[in-house]
Amino acid sequence: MKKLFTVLAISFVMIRFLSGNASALSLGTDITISDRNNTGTAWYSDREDQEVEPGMVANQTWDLEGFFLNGTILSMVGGYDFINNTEYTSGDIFIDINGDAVFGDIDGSSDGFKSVSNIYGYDYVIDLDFSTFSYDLYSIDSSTLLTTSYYKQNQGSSPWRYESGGSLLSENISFTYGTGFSDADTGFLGGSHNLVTDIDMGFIAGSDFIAHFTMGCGNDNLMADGTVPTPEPASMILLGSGLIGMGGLVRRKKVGNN
Ligand SMILES: [Ca+2]
Ligand SMILES: [Ca+2]
Ligand SMILES: [Ca+2]
Ligand SMILES: [Ca+2]
Repeated sequence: MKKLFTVLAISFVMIRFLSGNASALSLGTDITISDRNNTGTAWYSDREDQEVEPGMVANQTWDLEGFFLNGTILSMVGGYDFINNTEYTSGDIFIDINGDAVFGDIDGSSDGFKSVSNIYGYDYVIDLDFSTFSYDLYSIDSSTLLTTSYYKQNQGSSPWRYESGGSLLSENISFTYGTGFSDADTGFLGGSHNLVTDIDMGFIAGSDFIAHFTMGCGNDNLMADGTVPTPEPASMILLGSGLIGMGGLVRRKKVGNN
């Protein structure tokens, strides 16, 4: 009996330890999808963690790892240092809500940061400012000006940044930045991870969306596909029908026993 208790106690400790590691950060659902640009091997394969775009610098410093959605809150994780990498700085987050986002293996004619109209199908941009940890939200259309990523072979990673035009919907919204997270905290590989979180997607409640982010060089392209939940009415109706169902079950059981 004492032996059994000891075995149970050890099992309990092990389970707590494993789950404690796995859920260190509660970011919700990993909604990362393929960036559709890969050559099938190692760092250039069809995954997002430990992956960059074909031919690019392959290490954790340039690795974008995942988008997460928790209710309406969007988060982004990377080995890439979103605020201290001065060589090629962070871009903005682009959102498509009608399934025509253009991404993948697209070649350009020459290197350079180019000003282009929005040929990528995106409908909104979350214009991030990493000096104030705040963002402005714009709805954008095909006449809005955006800036491409730098390298011609990385045009599948474009666009990089919002430039001008579109309609300002709201401004100076705060987001949260975190750094120094471990593999156990994030579930990703590479040793050290950075986090952008508290981006509120409530402005497209009920919509499916594609999200996109890259850094200036386009070294890594990060894409996601998620659905922003609609809050109150739907969940209230579900809760109500569940209670009604349980009531019916209890009544039927009573009838059967008689
Ligand atoms: Ca990684
Ligand atoms: Ca990556
Ligand atoms: Ca679109
Ligand atoms: Ca990628």
